[in-house]
Amino acid sequence: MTRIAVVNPNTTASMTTTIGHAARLVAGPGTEIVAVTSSMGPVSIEGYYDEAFALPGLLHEIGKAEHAGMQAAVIACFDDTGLDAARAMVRMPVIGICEAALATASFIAKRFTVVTTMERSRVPIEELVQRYGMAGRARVRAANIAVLALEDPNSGARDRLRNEIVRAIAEDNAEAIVLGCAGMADLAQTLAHEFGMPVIDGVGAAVKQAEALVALGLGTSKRGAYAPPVAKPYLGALAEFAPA
Ligand code: 5HY
Repeated sequence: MTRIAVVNPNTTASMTTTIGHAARLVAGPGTEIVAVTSSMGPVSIEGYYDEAFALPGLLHEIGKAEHAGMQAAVIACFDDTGLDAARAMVRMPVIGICEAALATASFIAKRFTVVTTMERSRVPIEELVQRYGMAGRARVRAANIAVLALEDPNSGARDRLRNEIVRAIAEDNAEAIVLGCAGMADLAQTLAHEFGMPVIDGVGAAVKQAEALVALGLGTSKRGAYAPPVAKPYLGALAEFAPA
C-alpha cells in the first residue's frame, strides 16, 4: 500500500475535504490518501504574508506524516508554500501542486495559462513559473476570486473563473488551462468538458507524481540543497521546530 499525505497548509477544513476528494479520485487502487489540514495559521493563503505564516503549521504536518509512516507528501497550495523547507526536513518525496501541474501541462500543450484567484497571488505564481523553467510557455491570470469564495457555491466565483478561462483562450491562445488554487480541485473535470480542452488540477497531478516516485523507490536527495538542517537551538514559540 502506498500511503500519501496530502497537506492543506491553510486552516480551512472544508477545503481539505475538497482536496482529499480530488486526490482519491485519481489515486491508484493501492494508494491510501490521508488528507490533513494545518492546525495553525491563515484560513486562506493569499500572497506572501499568508505564505510566511502558513509555514510552521505546514512543516509540523509534514514532519508528523513522515513519522506516521507516510511514503510521500503533497503540499496542496498552489504557491508551493514551504516546498524547499519540507524537502530539507524529510526523506520522503514532497511534491508541490504548482510544480506538478506545470510539469503535467508541459507534456500535453505548448502554451498554457494558469488561472488563479487574486491579483496578489498571480505574481508569486509567475515567480514559480519562472523558477520551474516554464516562463516561455505559461501565462498566469487572476480571476479576482477570494480563495474562500470557492467554498461558497453562491459566491459567483465559478462564473468568474469561467470568464477568465474564456479570456485565456481568446487572448493567450491557451492550449490547456491549469487551475491555480487547490480549492479549485473539484472543478477540473467539469471545466474540461465545458471547454473541450485539457484542464489540469494540481492536486491530482501531484498525487500521480508522488505515486510514481514511490514506485521508483525515490526519495528526496539528502545531499546538498536538501541536506538535513543543521542542529541548533530555536528560541521562543518556534522552539519545537529546532533541528535535532
Ligand atoms: C491555494 N491559497 O491553493 C492558494 C491559492 C492562491 O489557500 N490555497 C490557498 O490563491 O494563492
